[in-house]
Amino acid sequence: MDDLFAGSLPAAEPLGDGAVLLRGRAGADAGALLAAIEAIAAVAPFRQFTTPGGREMSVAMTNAGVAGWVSDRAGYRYQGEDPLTGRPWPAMPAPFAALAREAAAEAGFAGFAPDVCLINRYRPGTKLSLHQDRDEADLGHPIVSVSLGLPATFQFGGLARTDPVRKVPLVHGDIVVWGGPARLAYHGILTLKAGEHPATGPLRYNLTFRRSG
Ligand code: MD3
Ligand code: FE
Repeated sequence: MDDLFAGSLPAAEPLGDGAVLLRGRAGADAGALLAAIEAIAAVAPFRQFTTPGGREMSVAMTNAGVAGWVSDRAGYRYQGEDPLTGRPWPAMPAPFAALAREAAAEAGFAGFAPDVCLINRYRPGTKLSLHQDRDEADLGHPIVSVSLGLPATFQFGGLARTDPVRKVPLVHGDIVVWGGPARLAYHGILTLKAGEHPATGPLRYNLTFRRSG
């Protein structure tokens, strides 16, 4: 058996309507995912984008796939070239897409075919403020997120910014699938606490698999 979970998938834990936590689901693939992140970052380095309002984001980002999520004074968007290099983003590794597709199916979203992977890198002290993900052309597709390295506290709210938020710890290997009514939920990551993880040292990575168009 080459898949740790082939005989016994981890329990799918509903976080809310359309949001499903697959605790530890990427654990067996973590080494391969981290090696792929390193290869992607060698071509498309991690960088901190500027928001349309002119603030530098604390989280560093890069992308793989047919397009990448970018931000600057002109706005948020997906674009085919890396603005740092002027070159296409590195291809999304096929095993990345396969893992995201399988996780989506386990969460009830069969047929998900991501074309973009946004990779976020957190150091202690960095955070991602409450936001919605709505730059994708068809919000009918889910988003699959994979957490690696240091733990974080995820905030999961409602469809209005002022709705109450739930706090959910996300740890190394966790996958969460967001679709249906959860797709436009406000969410964020609280300021990362200092720590060392055996796989990543003082870092947390989050990969989000998306269908951009
Ligand atoms: C709920 N990333 O990249 S992952 C993002 O941990 C982002 O880096 C966070 O929010 C991170 O946009 C959170 C969980 C997540 C990702 C996308 C979502 C939750 C979501 C999209 C819609 C609703
Ligand atoms: Fe998000």
